[in-house]
Amino acid sequence: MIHTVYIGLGSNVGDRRDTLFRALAMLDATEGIEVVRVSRFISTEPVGPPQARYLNAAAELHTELSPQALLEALHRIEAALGRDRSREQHWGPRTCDLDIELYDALVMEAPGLKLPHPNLHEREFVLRPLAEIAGGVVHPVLGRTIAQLLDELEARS
Ligand code: PH2
Ligand code: MG
Ligand code: MG
Repeated sequence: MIHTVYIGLGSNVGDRRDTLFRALAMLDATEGIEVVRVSRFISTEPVGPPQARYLNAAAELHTELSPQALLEALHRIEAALGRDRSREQHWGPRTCDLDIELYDALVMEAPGLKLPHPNLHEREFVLRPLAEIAGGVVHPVLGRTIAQLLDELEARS
């Protein structure tokens, strides 16, 4: 069974562009994961404590992996790109952050993995790149498309 998944990518430490390209190449090279579409890379204002600007992007994956197995693959890639989770601050700087935003229309809550991603609809740095490649996809809990969620967020700010 092939699942359609949207991930968010972010980096604000080191060569951000190179990190995102390497993460995408490593994802596509992973058994059971195919990268099918990638948004543009956008430079975004950091959310959280003062830190460098981020480069953010979104990608559509086709995968045979379960949500948990996919999450483990993302964590392995983050670690291979130099991320050390034990040394970092909540909402602080990251070499590479790969988040599962949507996994088909699945709604689930397990320790360490909530789907859809709980902050998805509140983060412009997630919605803007996602809207480029998945504007018509419906959020399975909120019942509105990614394009609508971005419009609503912009209207509030
Ligand atoms: N990620 C964070 C904290 N703050 N800000 C932006 N603009 N983009 C991010 O990806 C981001 C952030 C922690 O993962
Ligand atoms: Mg994140
Ligand atoms: Mg993350």
